[in-house]
Amino acid sequence: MDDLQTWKARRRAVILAHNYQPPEIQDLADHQGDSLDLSLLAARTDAPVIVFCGVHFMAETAALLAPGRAVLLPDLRAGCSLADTVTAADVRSLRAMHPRAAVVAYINTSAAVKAESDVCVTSANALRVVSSLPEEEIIFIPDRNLGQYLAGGTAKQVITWDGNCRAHNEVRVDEVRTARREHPGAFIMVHPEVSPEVAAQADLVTGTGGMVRQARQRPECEFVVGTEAGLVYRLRKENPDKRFHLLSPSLWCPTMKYTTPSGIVSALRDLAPRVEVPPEVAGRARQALDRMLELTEG
Ligand code: CIZ
Repeated sequence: MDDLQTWKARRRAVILAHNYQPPEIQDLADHQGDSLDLSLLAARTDAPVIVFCGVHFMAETAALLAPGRAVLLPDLRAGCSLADTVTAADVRSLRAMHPRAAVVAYINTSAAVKAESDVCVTSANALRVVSSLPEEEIIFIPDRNLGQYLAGGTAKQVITWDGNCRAHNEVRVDEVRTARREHPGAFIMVHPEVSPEVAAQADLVTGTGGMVRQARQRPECEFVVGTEAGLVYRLRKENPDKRFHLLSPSLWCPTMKYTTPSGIVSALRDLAPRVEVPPEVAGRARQALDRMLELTEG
């Protein structure tokens, strides 16, 4: 009875796994993807129970986009140190300091922070969303490196916050140089959460969805991957004829690894831990997500 498939069928559940999840979780999930893919899937599915294998803000996002469904996060310790760097009160202070600026929140933020923001973005659509906003001044929270990357791609003034993802921020320039020396001919792609100095040494800066497409479509047979280690497993599995190297051992997110198969079974059995967003926050947070979806449609 503790069998995962039995409980999944009994609950009519769908299992979503972020690209940074451990291999065994990726293998058992119904769908894998980045925050945007998974948020859209959460909105489209009619499954009454969604098991979100990822971190807390992602489950909150699914709960916002799929109201009425039970969104389960198998281990509540799965937080995001980047999302934790900014609070709703911080956003209100930033607005008071820059009243003409639009507040653009990376999807790696709590629902309470999204509720104080004008629009959300993911690493995949940040440039497109920022370019389509009428405001010339942008407050971008919370990842400073992604904010600097955006500032380089737009003529708008981008005010950044001092948050970062520990795993991405710790990648060093000398690791890129070593990778080039050890894997000549490999295509080096890095996530925009790495430092601008590291990004400048790479062949391409893109989110995990972009990396999945590049690995499939590019002619190179060898890639150096500058994002969380979980994605390397997916890339190897989907492209067995190509080689993938993780750029740095620092690219490992401890909280993404809290999900276990037995944790998923318990969550399905107990219908807990369930992630819910209070109604007074949900309406405004949902508006910021809907605006992102409107600006990126088509
Ligand atoms: O947007 C996401 O899912 C994250 C956190 C990274 C990425 O690039 O997919």
